[in-house]
Amino acid sequence: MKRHVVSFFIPSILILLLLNNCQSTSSQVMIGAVEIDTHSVATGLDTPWEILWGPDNHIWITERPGFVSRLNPENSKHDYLLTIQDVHEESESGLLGMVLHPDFPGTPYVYLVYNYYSGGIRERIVRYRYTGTVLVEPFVLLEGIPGARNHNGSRLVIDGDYKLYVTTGDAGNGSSAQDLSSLNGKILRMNLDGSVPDDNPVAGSYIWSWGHRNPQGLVLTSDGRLFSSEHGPNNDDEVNLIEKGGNYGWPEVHGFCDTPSEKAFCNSYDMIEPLYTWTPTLAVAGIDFYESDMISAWKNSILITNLKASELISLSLDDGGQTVQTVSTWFDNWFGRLRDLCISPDGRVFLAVSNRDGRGSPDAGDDRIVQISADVFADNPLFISKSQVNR
Ligand SMILES: [Ca+2]
Ligand SMILES: [Ca+2]
Repeated sequence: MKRHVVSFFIPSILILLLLNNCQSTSSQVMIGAVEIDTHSVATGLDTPWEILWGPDNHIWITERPGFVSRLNPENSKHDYLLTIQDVHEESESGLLGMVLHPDFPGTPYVYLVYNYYSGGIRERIVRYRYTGTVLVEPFVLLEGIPGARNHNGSRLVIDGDYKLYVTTGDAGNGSSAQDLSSLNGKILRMNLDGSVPDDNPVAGSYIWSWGHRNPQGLVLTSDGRLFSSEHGPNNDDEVNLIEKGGNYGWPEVHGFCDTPSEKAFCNSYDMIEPLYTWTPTLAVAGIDFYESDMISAWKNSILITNLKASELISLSLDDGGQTVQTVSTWFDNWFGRLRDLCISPDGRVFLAVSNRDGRGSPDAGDDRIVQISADVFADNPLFISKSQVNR
């Protein structure tokens, strides 16, 4: 058992953080006079990229080298279901996003997006069938999307109309994001058989929105709002509210329309500004929307993991749900790089730690999935910094 002393100042009387243990790895952290348990529900992973809570009450996990697995967070039983042989893992590319069919397990389909090599790095969206023990019968929905070592997007969500949304990066070619003949720098929308929906904004095209650089976070709220996070260059990481046919500016506009050339572009084109930006960048990755009552400080907030700054961010929204009110930072460098998160129906939050992705400094046991349980924050939020937003 490891003990750390954390020296930052916490402006609350009592802070109780319980990271419930399901494995032998645990550590206790002193915050002022308060001892805190930290635990992991899975350890020894290799760059977990997508973690999602399934209706089977298991956490479904992709790892970038090509592994898909299923974890019971209550006892840490962890079963590997599939290794995709032709995954091309290089720098940021590899097996990335995953989503389950909305009627899972009645309709036992699992959708994956990964990079492969065919005359260059490409990206493919594929459906598998879950047998109860393994994933079989790969069916390609879309392939040949240009990829790159970096900027491959690749979050997936499915909405209530059975439409699949896929983020793509600009694959290092910024101008592709404004090019409506390119699938790069976009959020795509398709039917679950891979066909183009007839109500997409660009007729005959998968494109739903454009002007994206490298969106690696995507979440659909229970009332149908679609939010994305997006990596900026050295400036202007963004969170956006995604609208049908929206142009989000890249590479002409970074963040808000606030320089002379950006204002000229924004006056000429219908351009949607972000909800919030960060300069310098934090490397914002997986996002989720917190609607539970369990951790009151996070209610109605977008939760955002980030890699470079190694924090969890919460953006609390106003009652209309479209304007950021408060931005708070949590767990600054507690665990290292954070790639993704998922939320259980009872409100526990699980964080995917990504210190083995080539840019981190892994400890023994990394990469991991950490559980932030119940009453942890109920009355005494553990935060690092907070700012009110006045825009
Ligand atoms: Ca933008
Ligand atoms: Ca700007």
